[in-house]
Amino acid sequence: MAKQQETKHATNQPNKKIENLEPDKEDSTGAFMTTDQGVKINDDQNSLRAGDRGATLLEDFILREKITHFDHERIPERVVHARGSAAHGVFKVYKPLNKFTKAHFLNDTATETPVFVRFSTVAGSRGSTDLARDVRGFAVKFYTQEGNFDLVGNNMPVFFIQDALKFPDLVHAVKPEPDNEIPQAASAHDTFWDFISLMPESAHMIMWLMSDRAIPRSYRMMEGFGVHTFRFINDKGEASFVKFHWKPLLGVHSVAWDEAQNISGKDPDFHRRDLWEAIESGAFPEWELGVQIVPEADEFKFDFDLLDATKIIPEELVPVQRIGKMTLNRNPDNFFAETEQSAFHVGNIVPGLDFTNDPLLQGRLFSYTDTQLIRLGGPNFHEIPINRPVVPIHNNQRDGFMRQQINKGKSSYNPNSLGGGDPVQAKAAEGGFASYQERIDAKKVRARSKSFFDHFSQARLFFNSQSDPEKNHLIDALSFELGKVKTVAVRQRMIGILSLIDRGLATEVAYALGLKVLKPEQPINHSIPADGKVADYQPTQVESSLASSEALSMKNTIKDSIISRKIAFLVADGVDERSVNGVKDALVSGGAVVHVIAPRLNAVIGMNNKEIAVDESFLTAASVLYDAVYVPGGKNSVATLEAEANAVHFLNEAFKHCKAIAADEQGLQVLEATYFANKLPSDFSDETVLTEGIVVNGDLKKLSEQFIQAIALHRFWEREKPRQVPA
Ligand code: HDE
Repeated sequence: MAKQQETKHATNQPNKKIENLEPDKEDSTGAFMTTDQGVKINDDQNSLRAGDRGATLLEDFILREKITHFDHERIPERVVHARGSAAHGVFKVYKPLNKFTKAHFLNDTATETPVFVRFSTVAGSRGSTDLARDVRGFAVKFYTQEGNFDLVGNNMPVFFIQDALKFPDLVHAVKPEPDNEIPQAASAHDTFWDFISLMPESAHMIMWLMSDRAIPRSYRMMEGFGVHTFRFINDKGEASFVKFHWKPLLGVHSVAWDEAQNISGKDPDFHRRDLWEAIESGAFPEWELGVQIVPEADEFKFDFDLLDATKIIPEELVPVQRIGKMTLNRNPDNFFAETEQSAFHVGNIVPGLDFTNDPLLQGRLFSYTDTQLIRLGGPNFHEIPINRPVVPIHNNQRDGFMRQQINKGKSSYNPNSLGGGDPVQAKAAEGGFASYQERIDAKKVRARSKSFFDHFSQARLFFNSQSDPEKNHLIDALSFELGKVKTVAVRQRMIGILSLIDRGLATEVAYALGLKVLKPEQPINHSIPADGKVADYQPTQVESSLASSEALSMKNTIKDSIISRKIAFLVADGVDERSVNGVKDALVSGGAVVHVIAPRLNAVIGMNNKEIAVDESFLTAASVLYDAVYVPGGKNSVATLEAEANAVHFLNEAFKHCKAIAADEQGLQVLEATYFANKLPSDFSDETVLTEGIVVNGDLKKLSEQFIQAIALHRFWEREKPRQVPA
C-alpha cells in the first residue's frame, strides 16, 4: 500500500524521516520463519512433547520464546489521549519568517520538513469509540534539521484549568468513576460536572466542549491549536509572543450528536478509518499553519492575560497569518511501532522558539518525559525509530534499559581531554539552543495573578458568536450531559455557572433539567490570591471588548468541495444504470467516494440487464456513516426500496441528520415513503436546493450539479428548526 502512495505523493522531495525509518523495517515476503535468534523454524504448529500425548518439554525454546514475547506484548496506555491515530507527512513554510524566528524550518522555503501527526480523544481508553464528545488531541512532531519540535496541541484553543497543579484533579474527574469504572469515554457523569461546577475557570472550555467541535466529522476537518502562548526568537535575540493554529483546507465540520452516538455502535473506528482511507486513496489531508504574533511590547495590551490558557486572542484583535502548509501523505506501516510508541513532548523545541510562563505550559514541561518513562519503560525512548530525530545525537548520556546507540570512545563526560573535548557545545551562532533571557524580578509565591480572574467574558464571546443551530446544539449538549448527572445539587451549581455566562443559556438548560436559575452560589476556586484571603476571591465579571468573533462559528467555515465525502447510493434489482453511473461519475470526478448499497451483497442487475457492483448491504452499512444519499430510479428498484424498511430508515436518518439527499424523477417515489415526504420542498430550484438540501431532478446533469453543491454545504441545520424530527 505504501508503494502505491509513493506515486501519489503530493510533494516532490524524499521524506528524510521515512528514509530514517527504513533500516528498521521488516518485510517477511518470501522469507523463512525464524526465532528471535535468527534460527529457522521448521514447525510452528506443534510444541515439543515427550511423546505425541505427553507433557511439553521445558527445552522447547521455540514455544518458550513465542509465549514469553506474547505475555509481554502490552504496554501501559497513555494516561490521557490513549485513543489515537496517526500519519506521516510533510510541512513547508511559504516565506521566510526571519523577522520573528530563526527556526530553520520556518525560514527555508525549499525544505519539506517531515512530520508525524497523532490525533486523539482524551478521556477514553485505547479501545474506546472515536465519536465520544471530547477534546481531540492534535500532536505534531516536526523532524527538523535542528532537531525535533513537537507542537502538542488540541482541536480547541483553550483549556479547562489555568494551573498544571489541577490537571490530575481534572483527569480524575473526567475519567470513569473509580468505584465502578463507569462511564467509558464520556464526560456525562457526576464526578466531571462536580469538579467543573466548582472550577469557574473552566467555563470557556466548557463552551467549546459542549459545542459541535467536540464531535468532528473527521480528524481531517478539525482545527488545531497550540493553546499556550509561545515565544518566537529571531537571530538578534528579539522575542515576540506567538499562538499557533492549524487551519484545515477542508474546513471545520462536525456530525450531529445523535449521529455520533450511532456511529459509536456502527463503526467505533470511524475517525481512524476515515483518516486511513483518505490517505490510502490519495486524498491527502492538508492544514495551513497559522500564527498570531504579538510584539513583546504589547504584552499587557489586552483585557486578558496572554499567559492564561483559558483565553484566546480573538482573530479580530490579532489576525492569523498563514505561514505554511502541512500535508499528511502516508499511513504508518505498523500501528504499535509508530503510532503507539510515538512520544510527544511540549518541551521539545528548537532554536528560534521558546516557552512563556503560562503556568499550565510550565507544568506540561515536566509531565511529558515523566509519562514516557513509565509508558515506554526507560530513558532511551528517544531511540525508538519513530521518536528519533533525523539529525545525529551526540552527548554524554549513557546506558539504561534498551540502549540502542553504541557510543565509541572512553570519555562520557565533559569537560574531557581523552576524547579530544568532544562532543563540543555549540555557540548560538552555530545553532546551539540558548534560552530567551527573560528578566524576572519576583517573590516566590503560591498565587495566581489577578489578571487570571475573569472566567466568563470569553465563554460569553464564544456563545454569542455561535449561529442559532450551534447554540441549540450547545444547549442540548449541556442538557444531555447534566441530565446524566445524578446529583441534583451539582446540576443546580452548573446552572449557576451558566447564568454567569449567559442568562438565556442557563434558562434553557435549567428548563430541560426541570430546575430554576437561582442566584449562583459563590463560585469556589482554588486559585488563592497573593494576599491569601480566599474569602475575598470572586471571579471578576468583565465584558469582552468584542461582541462576537466570526472565527468561532463553524457556520463561517470553508464549504467549497466534496473531496473525500462519502455518498450512499441506494439501489435494488432493476435500478436505472444510466442514473447510477451518470451521477456516480459526476461525484467521483468531484473527489467524492460513492458506495452502492443494496438489500444484499455482490451485485444488482439493472433495468437494462447490466450488472452493478454492490459495496455494502443494508446490514453492513448505515446512514450515519455517509455524508449524503442518492436514490436512482428504475421501476423495480424503487418498488423494492420503498417497501424495504432499512432503505426508508436510511433516508429518514439522513434527513434527521440534516444531510443532502437526492433522487431522480423515479427515485422520488422512495423519498415519498419516508416520514419527511410531507416536508419535501415544493420546487427544486437552485435556491431551494441550497437552503433545504434536497435535490430531485430528471435531468441527471443538472441533478449532479445541484447535488454536488448541496453536499459541499455539509449540513442543513435549519431543518432542525421545527424540532419535529423523529428518532
Ligand atoms: Fe497533555 N498530556 N497535559 N495537554 N497532551 C499527555 O503525555 C499534561 C494539555 C496533549 O498523541 C500525556 O504522552 C499535563 C494541554 C496531547 O501522544 C501527559 C497538562 C494540551 C497529548 C500529558 C496537559 C495537551 C497529550 C499523556 C496540564 C493542548 C497526546 C500521554 C498541565 C495544548 C499526545 C503522553 C500524543 C498527552 C500531560 C494539558 C495536549 C500525561 C500535565 C493544555 C495532544 O504527559
